[in-house]
Formats: sequence, structure tokens, C-alpha cells
Amino acid sequence: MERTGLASGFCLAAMLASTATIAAPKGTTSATVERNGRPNIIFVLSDDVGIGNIGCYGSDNFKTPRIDALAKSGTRFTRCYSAPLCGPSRAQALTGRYPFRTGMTSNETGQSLKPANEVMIPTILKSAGYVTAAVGKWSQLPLQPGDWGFDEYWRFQGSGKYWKSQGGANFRNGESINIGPDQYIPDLMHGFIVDFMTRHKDQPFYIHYAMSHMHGQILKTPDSKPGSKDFYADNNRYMDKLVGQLVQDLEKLGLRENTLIIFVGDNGTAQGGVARATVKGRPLSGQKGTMLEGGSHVPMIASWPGRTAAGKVSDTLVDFTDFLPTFAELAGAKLPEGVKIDGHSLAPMLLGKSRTPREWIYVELGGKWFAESQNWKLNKGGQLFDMKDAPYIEKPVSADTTDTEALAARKQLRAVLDELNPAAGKQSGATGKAGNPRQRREAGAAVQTTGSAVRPNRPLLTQQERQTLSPQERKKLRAQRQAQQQAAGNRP
Ligand SMILES: [Ca+2]
Repeated sequence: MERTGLASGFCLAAMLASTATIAAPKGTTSATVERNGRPNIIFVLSDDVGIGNIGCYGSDNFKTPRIDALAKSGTRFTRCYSAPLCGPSRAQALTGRYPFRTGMTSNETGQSLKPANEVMIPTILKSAGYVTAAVGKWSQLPLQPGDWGFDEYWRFQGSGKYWKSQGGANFRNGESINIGPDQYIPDLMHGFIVDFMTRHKDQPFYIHYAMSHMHGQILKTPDSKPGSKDFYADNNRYMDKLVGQLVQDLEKLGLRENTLIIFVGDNGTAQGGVARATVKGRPLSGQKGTMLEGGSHVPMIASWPGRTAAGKVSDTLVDFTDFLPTFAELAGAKLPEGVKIDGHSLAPMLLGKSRTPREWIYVELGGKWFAESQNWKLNKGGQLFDMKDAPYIEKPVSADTTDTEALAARKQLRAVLDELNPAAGKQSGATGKAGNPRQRREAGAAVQTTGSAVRPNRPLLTQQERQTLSPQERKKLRAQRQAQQQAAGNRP
């Protein structure tokens, strides 16, 4: 049986008690809280952004100079795994727990998350004197950010909101806000963040920054040139610009040296962008919504100047449960008692200390799951895959293999899945589809959940791809898709 509640007797909170004024009134400037070497933390959660959207990950078609600079100022992780879909991914990050424990195994089962059963990051950090804000998307998650411990929030309804013409309401701390027809919602979100940081610069803060970019509907940006035919690339550039502005504004406020920025993608690239989200000339295996690498293998950058090693690239395994214990440790906050936290703290590594690395990560969506080690992957059905050429190729291993390394990997990952025992957890029967059919059309996602990235008997190119790609790009993509179809029978 699980119960929740923050531990009492927290020593750092007691130490701070004489100097801290915690939970300042909303919309006001907070009093000074001793920082004691603890960083502000900004968790930048881009939407539907895979490694093929980011320059420093080897993207062939997208340049992201500001995000690349962020990576140079810190550590770039090459093996970070989210859930393959927005809602389960966010729930996993905010609770530090796997979907079968919280019940958020798909976008449709967010109502299973209740403050009585789950503790999210802001509640934990507040116990250590942090002031907290959520910005942007809160879709699929239940209630309002304030119900989960955020002191302030600015949120929109739905996913990928850029302009008022898309419809859906926007709220600031529970109150509906009017948006002008020429106001760009991502810029308004950025403005909220700058205002929040300015008012709280003397107190450690945590910001959950759930960007609109690059979730569909892909529309023009304020920087799109008249007649632009490539809004997707325009949006990729704008996402990069916003990350650069965040860094600049932290510098202007004198907060950069005190701030850890984590940049991640919430799941892999969606179908509308995956054709061009190739890495070093190769398409990834799968995309958003699939149980393949392209579904959950996402970019992750951690930068805290002077603390995280600059220019470092790490292949240590990370999954989305790891952020909660990492942030708690950096904040000096105690984890909730009586709740199984699945994450492993990255804090020692971020501070240049030794850490026992994860031996496996776990991914779950809509009643499917797998565990993956550095070189191998075992799925729910007991199929083992050689992942030495991932994220491009996932090579099935024969059931009667005699390869000793493969046999040892199967044994290890079998033990992991037996121990987790997700089948005995909160399984709703939901399939893990992304929203309703209209939302999926808007997203240009046509999200698939059952295995292969390309289903036989479907046109090789989408209408959007036929309209926006050059003849050469279309030819190349057709060839890639044909190859993927041929390999589809071997996919997990
Ligand atoms: Ca997403």
C-alpha cells in the first residue's frame, strides 16, 4: 500500500528556517532565502523534439546554434529516454515514477493521477524553500498546476498553441487571459518566465517550462518570411531562439551562474517532421508514439556554468524518472516517504562526482513496455534486440541464440522486467493513442502505437510531405520508407 507525504524533520529546511520566508504571495516578490549553493532549476521540456531536430546531435537538416551553445556550456546526454507520448512522459518526469505505478500509461488516463496518491516536483522543492512556476502546456495532466504545488502558472489548453486563432483558453494562476490576434503565445510564455525570475531572483526557484514547440499544429512564426513554405523549419529555429533568449535573460538578471538549465524533448519527433529529422544521413528507427528508439530516445542537455563539466558528452543511461530525485538532491530536499521513486539521481554526476550509472532504462506506453541496457533491449513479449547500431537499427536476436553476451543480456533484462512487474500495476487498457482523431490530424502526427514506424498499405508520403518536400527529398524519403516497410516485420 502506498501513502504520500513529505518527511518531517528535514534538516536543511530547519537550517533555513531562520532566514527563509517560504511561499511568497502569488504575483509578488519573495523575500530572500539562503541559497547555500543550491541552483535555480529550469526544466525546458520541448514538445515532439527528437535528436534529429537538434544540430549538436547530428541533425542533417536543422541548425540550432543556441541549443548547441547550451550543450557546449554543459553536458550533452546521448542516451536519455522519455515515454513515447506527451502525457505519460510528463507524468513520469513530474512524479519520478513509472506509468504502471501512477496509472498514466497513456494520454487518456491522466485522471488516475491524484494529489492524494502522487507528489510532484514543486511540492518537494517547496519544502526546501524553492518558489515554483509552471509555464505552457499542462494538457493530459489533471487539475491545474497550482493543485500540484506550483506557486504560479501560465498555461494554455491543448498542445502546440502558438496563436489565438487556434482556439483554446489561456490561464494565469487560474484566471482566463485574453490574447490579442497578433500576440505569439510562446513569446508571452517567455515573458511570464522573465517576470517570474525577476520577482524571485533572491530566492531559489524552479520553472517547469513546457514549450509549445514543436508540437503541431505547425504554423508560421513571427520570424517566418512572407511566403515561407517551410513552417516546420521556421518553428525549429524559433524554438532555438527561445532557448537562447532564456540564457540571455538569465545573464541580464545576473542569475546564469546560479541556474541549472535542463533541456529535453518530451518524446521523439512526430510524423510531420520525422522525414527530415535524420541524423548523420540516417533515419532513426521509429518516431513519436512508437515503442522504437525514435519514440523515446530524446535530446537532453544539462548546463550549470562552473558546476557541470563544460563540453562533456555522456552516454550514461537516463530515463524520465531521474529528474525528480536529481532536483530534490540539488535542492537539498527530502524525497516523499512511502512512495516508490523509480529515478536515479544524476546530481553527483552533474557536480563532477562519481556515481554508479544506471544499468537499464524502462519505457512504457499503452500496455506495452521494454527495458533497455547499453546494448540490448527486451520487450514485453520476450523479444531481445541487439541495439549496438541504435537509434537507427534494432536487430532482432534469434530465440535460440547461443551468443553468450546475448544470453546474459536477456537474463539481466528479464530479471528487470520481472522485478518491475508492470502487468500487476495500474493498467487501464488504454492504447496510448495521441488525443482524438482531430487532434492527431492537427498534429500531423498520425501517431502509431503498435510497432512499425511505417505501416504497409499506406501511401509512402503524407500529403504534407508531398506538398512541402523537394523532388529530391521526396525520392530519398520514398526509398527510406520502402526500406523501413521491408524491415517492419522485424520490429519490436
Ligand atoms: Ca510531445
